[in-house]
Amino acid sequence: MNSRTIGIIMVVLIIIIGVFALINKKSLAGGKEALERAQIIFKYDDLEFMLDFDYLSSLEEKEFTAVLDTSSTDPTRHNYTGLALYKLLEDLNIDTNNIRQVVVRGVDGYTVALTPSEVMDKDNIYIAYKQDGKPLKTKGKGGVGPYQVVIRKDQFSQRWCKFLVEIEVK
Ligand SMILES: Nc1nc2c(c(=O)[nH]1)N[C@H]1C(S)=C(S)[C@@H](COP(=O)(O)O)O[C@H]1N2
Ligand SMILES: [Mo]
Repeated sequence: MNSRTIGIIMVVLIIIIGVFALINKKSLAGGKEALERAQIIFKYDDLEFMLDFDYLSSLEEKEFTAVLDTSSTDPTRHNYTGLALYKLLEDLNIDTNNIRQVVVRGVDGYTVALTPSEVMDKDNIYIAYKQDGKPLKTKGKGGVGPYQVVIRKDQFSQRWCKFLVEIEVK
């Protein structure tokens, strides 16, 4: 391969990376604002609206324990405060018999798809806003909040979505 070919390949790669960075930035722009205002973007059918902390904390608050396992810590049991995801769907009058999945997304683009049966399990999936009695700190302050999806039955915490900013019901 001559240096001209290598040059062309490099330019093409840089353009591709640039385009992906731009797409990524755009899709997260609304997410950053939501995160800063402690809001969650909710999408259902053709509707899109914001859920704020006043609303979320007005729904049935639950305290529960779950075992958190991160890449830097051993598994440890914590107390969490938040609301069950199915309660939110109930309050929004979503007919859960007719959904295919619920997709949750963090401000960093991390995406987790939840099945209807997982969602309807009444003691599994929560939107947590406190850990051990303290509000979850935002990403900017080194935390995982202000909202984190906690899945009690996911023992490795892999699907616990940190910095939750979007819930989409499909
Ligand atoms: N928003 C978001 N949530 C996430 C992740 C992530 O990269 N972004 N990583 C997942 C993985 S793979 C693990 S193991 C747990 C803990 O990740 P940590 O060790 O990076 O804190 O968070 C999960 N939730
Ligand atoms: Mo992980």
